[in-house]
Amino acid sequence: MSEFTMDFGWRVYHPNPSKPAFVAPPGAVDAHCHVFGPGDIFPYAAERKYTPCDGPKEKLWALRDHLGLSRNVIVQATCHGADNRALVDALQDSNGLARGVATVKRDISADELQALHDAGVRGVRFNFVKRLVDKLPFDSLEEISAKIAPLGWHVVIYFEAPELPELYEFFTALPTDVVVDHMGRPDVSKPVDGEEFSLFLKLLQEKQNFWCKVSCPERLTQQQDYRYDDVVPFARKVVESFPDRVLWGTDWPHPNMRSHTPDEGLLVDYIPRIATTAELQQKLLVDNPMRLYWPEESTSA
Ligand code: 0GY
Repeated sequence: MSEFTMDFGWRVYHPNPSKPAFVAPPGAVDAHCHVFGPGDIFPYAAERKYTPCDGPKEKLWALRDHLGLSRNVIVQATCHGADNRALVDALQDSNGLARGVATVKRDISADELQALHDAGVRGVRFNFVKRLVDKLPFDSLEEISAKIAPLGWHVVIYFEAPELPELYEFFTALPTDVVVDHMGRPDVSKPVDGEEFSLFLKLLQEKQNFWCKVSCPERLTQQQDYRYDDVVPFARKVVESFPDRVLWGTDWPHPNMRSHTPDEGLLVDYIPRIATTAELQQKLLVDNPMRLYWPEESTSA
């Protein structure tokens, strides 16, 4: 029996997601998902801002197979802080079919980084979303990014659109590839060509080392029918403008969703609406994530 009780009102992931109509190309990667606990084996961090339901690796592998996907990139969630044991356990159980993005502290040693690398970690996550983490000092993030650069790792950044102007300079000075979660969380009630999203597109345009996850329409939508129509133009714009630097993921088990419980089958069926040709789908789901996370197996240049 776990000592952890999920937060009141927490939405457990969908018990029975639909089978998508869209058939992903062979080798497709879910490049943004998490494992949570289980808390009785991998305790949630003392400094966490939420206590989730458990989201164990076995459920993630079953979802991958159900959706017709082949691989996962597991991103360390804030509820586990900088304790990457649940992540490492999942990576080691994956038969090489999962890679990871960890959270580390500035004093991490070269040996500890190498152990994470050996387990399949290929990046670190810097989270700037205020409801999820206490503010992180820039100098510690700079120290971490300098430490991981020699390993060929990248930095994943999570922020909300209103924060971009003040973070822009820090982001563009990062010495590695940089992957932005959920398109920098735009307000999709604003125009695609408005000031806010244009700044994000400028970042991708100017900085060739920046990549973008066109994930989480379920978080970004402001429409109550949860068809995600209002998010499509934003994601499509990014996919069509930067086809070689986009990634997609389910975000299972969907931390902190309040509006609805996403059906991952419908999230897969969203893909052909934002990547409208077989060529774009192949890049988004296979070629790009393989280049970033499995370069030794990648066949695209
Ligand atoms: C996401 C989004 C969220 C949470 C986390 O690390 C996390 O706790 O990423 C969120 O609450 O928006 O990417 O899974």
